[in-house]
Amino acid sequence: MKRYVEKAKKILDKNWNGRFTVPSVNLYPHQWNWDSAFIAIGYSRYDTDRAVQELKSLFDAQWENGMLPHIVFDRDNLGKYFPEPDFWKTDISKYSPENHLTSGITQPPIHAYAALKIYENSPEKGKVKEFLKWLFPRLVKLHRYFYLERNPDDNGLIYIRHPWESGMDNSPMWDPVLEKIDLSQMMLPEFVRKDDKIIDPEQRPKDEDYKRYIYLVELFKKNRYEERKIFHECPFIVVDPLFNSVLSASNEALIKIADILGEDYRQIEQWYLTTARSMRDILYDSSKGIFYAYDYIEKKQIKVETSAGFMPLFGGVASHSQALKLLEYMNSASFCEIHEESCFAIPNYDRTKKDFSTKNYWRGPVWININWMLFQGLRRYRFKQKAEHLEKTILELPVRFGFYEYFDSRYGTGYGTKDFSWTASLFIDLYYDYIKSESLRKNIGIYINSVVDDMVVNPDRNGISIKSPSEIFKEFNYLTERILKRYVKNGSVDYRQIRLSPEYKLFLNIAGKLQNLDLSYLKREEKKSFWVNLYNMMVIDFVLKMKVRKTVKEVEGFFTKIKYIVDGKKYSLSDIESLLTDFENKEELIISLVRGTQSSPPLRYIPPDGPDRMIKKSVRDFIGSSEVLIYPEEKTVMISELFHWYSDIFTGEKINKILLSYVKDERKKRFLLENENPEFIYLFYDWYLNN
Ligand code: 2M8
Repeated sequence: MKRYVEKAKKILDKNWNGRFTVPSVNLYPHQWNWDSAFIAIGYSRYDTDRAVQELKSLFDAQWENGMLPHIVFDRDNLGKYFPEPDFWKTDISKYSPENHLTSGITQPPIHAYAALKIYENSPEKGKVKEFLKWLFPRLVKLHRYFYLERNPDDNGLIYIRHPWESGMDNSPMWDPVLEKIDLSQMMLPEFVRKDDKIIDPEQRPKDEDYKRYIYLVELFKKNRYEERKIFHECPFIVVDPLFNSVLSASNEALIKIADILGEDYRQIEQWYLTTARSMRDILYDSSKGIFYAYDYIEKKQIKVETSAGFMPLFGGVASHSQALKLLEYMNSASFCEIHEESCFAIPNYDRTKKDFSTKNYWRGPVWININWMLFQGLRRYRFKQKAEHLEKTILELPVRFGFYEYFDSRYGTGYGTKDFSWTASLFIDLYYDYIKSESLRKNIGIYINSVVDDMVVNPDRNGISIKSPSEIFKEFNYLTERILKRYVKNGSVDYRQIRLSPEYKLFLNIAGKLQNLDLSYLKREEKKSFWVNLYNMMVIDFVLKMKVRKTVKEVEGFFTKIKYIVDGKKYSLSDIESLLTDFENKEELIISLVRGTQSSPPLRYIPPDGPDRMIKKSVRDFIGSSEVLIYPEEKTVMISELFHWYSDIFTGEKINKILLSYVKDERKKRFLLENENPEFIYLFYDWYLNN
């Protein structure tokens, strides 16, 4: 990984021109608005000065009315891109800056969010604070521009007036609106595209799209970039869920920045609340479980499903129930299920649609910045499993296929331009994030609580049981299933709610009855489910009884000294682990146990009639998570430390065999087949509580 981080930094060095970083030297040789913010986030991890400079040079070109242009042109590099200043002619606007050449539109305002990240990630807080003092009024001016000039109904829904403003230029979301612009009636100036000479046209927008893009720019020029005039004439006035979510995330960050600087933030809070409320009310569709864009002229939602519709997770805008629906739709065949075959991360458009494309720009491929924002959103809503899956893919794609602009959602092939800046910078960001959590993981072994040997915690309060074994077993299963179904969501355990629940009280009672459960009564399959369920429930019970706060490691002897009496014998968690090794599929059973940690697979109930299906599901989740990383192109397999603890069970060949039966990606399979005993690198186990 470290080698790739070095590679990523070299790409940024190559794209850095002393004042800012271009997205790509050949295709985009100027400064782009939201690219620079993503790039600054990457720099913030290792070079504060560059991060600060990146935003400074962008905001130096801010317009008088507050608008932050989507391109700041590099005078020394003109002639390589279309359209450039000769075409935009922004000097006809009374607001454009005198000393800078810029375009006349904007892009998603992720800058306050990036500025806060610079502050949080930098060790030089004093220096960054000085920079924030400079930036804060400029950020407020930018947000105020949106709320004054682009907010016609005063409900906080900010419109965009050009597809380029969305950042997702030729997204299918814009088709229904753009189709209304009848090209046969237009008198367009002559223009020559440059992008399709550099990149295979199959991967770029069509000429018809470009004609409409140019038509809109002509309209802006005609109106001298006056917002009110444009608003009345422009056929493309849409509310984009991505743009508004990003603005919300930035409003939130701006409040925090104001707080750091001791500035007043009541106005910003108001902005945040109105936008969030209107998005929930006007953009959300509950039957589909997604946020739609909104055609302001037609006054209706644009019913096209793209990744932009999940972005309210990033902005923290979605209500809890909306967020659950978003997750459900996002994690379906439409946008790639977690363990689906031939599917990488979250593609930009619903894959089941007829016009979905794996190759064409914003019409289906996977984009790192989008997935990075969705990862942050999923983490924020504590959708751990999906979040981790995305994180893993974002790290995986550039390593396996190169630092490309976008990636094929089926095969991972890189498309667009190579050595793309935000792919590099966001990779760096995630890597540092991972390292940080890794060092936290390493330092987590401090015991707060110690336990006496053989501490039995399932007393049978009513003395000898009058219940038959079948009754005890049935009741144990019933309560286990209920507790896990009710209080575990997406792998996160709500320990507090369990502690307060009536089910837990009943469970404690039945746990006492286990002392007299005649195990010989259980069939082999039933025993298997019983021991796995019991293990998982004992972990929950121990966490609650021992008042674990952050990690089971706070309790010395958590796995060895605390015990349940079952059928007259004492069992610790490790005793149960050892007895599971008697079962034929012991490897799967050991993997599927939930040790109350972040590195465990999601907690689920294992039914007594056919337990293997659920056990396999847990193993699939584990192997699909960031606990197992296979990079065939690098001949590297990184696996959880868990395999190392049980090295007598998990020999190299065994691991290989298990991985082979669960991994779906063809290249990974081939690699495992050709290398029966590859060298494994062990990943740190995350001991943090799975709460
Ligand atoms: C793409 O857009 C530009 C126009 O702004 C283009 O196609 O020429 C988009 O991917 C946009 O989101 C991005 O900011 C820009 C530079 O990377 O390229």
